[in-house]
Amino acid sequence: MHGCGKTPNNVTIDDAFWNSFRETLVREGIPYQWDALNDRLPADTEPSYCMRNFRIAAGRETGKHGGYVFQDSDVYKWLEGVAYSLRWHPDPALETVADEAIADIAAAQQPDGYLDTYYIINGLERRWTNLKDHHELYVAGHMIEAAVAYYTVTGKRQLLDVALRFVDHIDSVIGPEEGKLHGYPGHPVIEMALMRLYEITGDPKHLRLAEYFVNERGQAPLFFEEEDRRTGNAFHWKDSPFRYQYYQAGKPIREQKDAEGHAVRAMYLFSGVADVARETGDESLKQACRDLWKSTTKRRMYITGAVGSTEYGEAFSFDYDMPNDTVYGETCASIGLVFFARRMLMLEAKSEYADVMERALYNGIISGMQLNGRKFFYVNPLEVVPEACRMDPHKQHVKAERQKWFGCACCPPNLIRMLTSLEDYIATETENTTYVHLFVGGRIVSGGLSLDVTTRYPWDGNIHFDVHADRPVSRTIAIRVPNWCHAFTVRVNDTLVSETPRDGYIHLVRIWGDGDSIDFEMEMPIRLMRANPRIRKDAGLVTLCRGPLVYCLEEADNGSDLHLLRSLSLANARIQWEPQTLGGVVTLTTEARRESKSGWDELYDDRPEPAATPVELRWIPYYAWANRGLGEMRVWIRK
Ligand code: FUB
Ligand code: ZN
Repeated sequence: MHGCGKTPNNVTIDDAFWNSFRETLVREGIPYQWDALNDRLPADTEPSYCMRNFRIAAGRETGKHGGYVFQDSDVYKWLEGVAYSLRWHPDPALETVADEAIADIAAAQQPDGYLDTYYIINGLERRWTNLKDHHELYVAGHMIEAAVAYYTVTGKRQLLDVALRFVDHIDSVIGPEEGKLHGYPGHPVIEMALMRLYEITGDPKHLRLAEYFVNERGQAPLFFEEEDRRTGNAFHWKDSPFRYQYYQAGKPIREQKDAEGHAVRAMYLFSGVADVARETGDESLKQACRDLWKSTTKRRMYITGAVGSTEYGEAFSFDYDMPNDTVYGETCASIGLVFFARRMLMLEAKSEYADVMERALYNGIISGMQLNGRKFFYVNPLEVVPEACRMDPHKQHVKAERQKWFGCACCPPNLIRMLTSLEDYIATETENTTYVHLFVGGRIVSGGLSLDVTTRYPWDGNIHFDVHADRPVSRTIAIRVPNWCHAFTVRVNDTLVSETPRDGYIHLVRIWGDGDSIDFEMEMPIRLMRANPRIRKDAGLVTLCRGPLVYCLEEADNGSDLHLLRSLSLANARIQWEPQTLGGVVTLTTEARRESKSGWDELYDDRPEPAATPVELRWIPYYAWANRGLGEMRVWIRK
């Protein structure tokens, strides 16, 4: 099967739903995070130390390294996001700030190309002695991604040159040749970064290094075991069921059948593997990607697109294990899932990949950001009782409110780079076909056609395309029929056409001319959702979805003790556009019953089932929860 090709060069977004997120990011999120990276947030906020570390490493300031070994990566992710934002929101002042940050970074680079502030400040003699835990290659990966983005958007080479020198240094230290470390990163990301670098340099060295990291990982004798033996490094996962699989290194990638270990590491690795598989055409690697995709999305993914069921190791646990209240569901992991999905699309033109991309984007990713762009979730739970988050040691990782910043602040700048680059996920093109994967208003210029997309998605399912072309163009426009959609119509120039989806896309094969139009209209009823019976934690529970959105109940609308709600009925359900609520959302109102707790003093009793009185429930989109103060939240309730 062929893939969906590459992203068209020219996609722009003008979309009521996404504009508000993205404008909030450029107005609030990017400046706010820059303040965080420079420790200018209020004193009760977790410090970042990021830019200070670079200045100390450059000898421009004195002091100790602050934060984690991978602290530099927050700046790189921020810069990458800034670069994407400049594509659609030119801002000379912001570009100057970014240029100055890059100058500080460049000044810290060592004569041999090395650049990681942790080791520059703490002693270069220890560098490359802990590939397992110390993230030097992870930091390099994020630097490369930022450098490629900044160069591609602005044409400025300074960060790219820094990255190229760092890669040359890495290449001189790690690799299959005698005298080099036969290692790979404990935290993947450099694999996909090198593949992006290869795209712009065409330098086989960059492809070779990515391939080496993918193929060497998990091979016997295990590099990490030997490294520990040589250096005396601690092995934190020695007595854990994960062992080296925490690092995605328990076995070679082609033998790995399940998504295991640290979820972000897994998603980033699988994305890099898919990149290498596509570029090299290696069938066994492609098969590994399919197996890992299946494990991730058919047995280990939440309805919100969250992945990582356990806080222990921020990791995957086992099939169908989906606790709603102790879930990890790191924002970065869902972002990684979107990276993986997009790369699978490029391997195979199947809508299931875009379905997952959409699920994560509209639910478990944007839930990570406060609507004002200034607070963030690291963990994205599906059930919250604030008191439990405070008092239960097993729920300390679950926050009932988004946080201003984190000591480990991987998620906030990841959100920036994800949402500022949304253009790259909407469509792809092959020689003959333009694929539309996501329904986002704006313009897709592809294959001699310009498609102007108008829609109110996700609030309704009507997508209108105006076609513009200088001359008639023979081309296929392939439009995804989402897995949630059970009824749709397609009209070309107001004439109904009957198309059966193939691999989840309707294929409109025409000679297109200026002034043509397509109307793709999907019915978008409320859907009563049940979980696979194998998911123990959701047995007997239901929730609501509409279009791509998962809905939830909040205390603000429905009172406390949400666990007492049951007998959900769609009989008189209402769908309502509420422009003043949560930045403008469609709410759902349904009938249900609330069990009474009055008169119960005993903990346990053999009395008849408690009386339950009719109530109206007000549901809001899951992504928007926790924007109206502290309170309970639940996605699933009893049927
Ligand atoms: O280790 C770097 C990042 O910090 C990971 O991707 C996140 O899960 C967090 O642990
Ligand atoms: Zn994160």
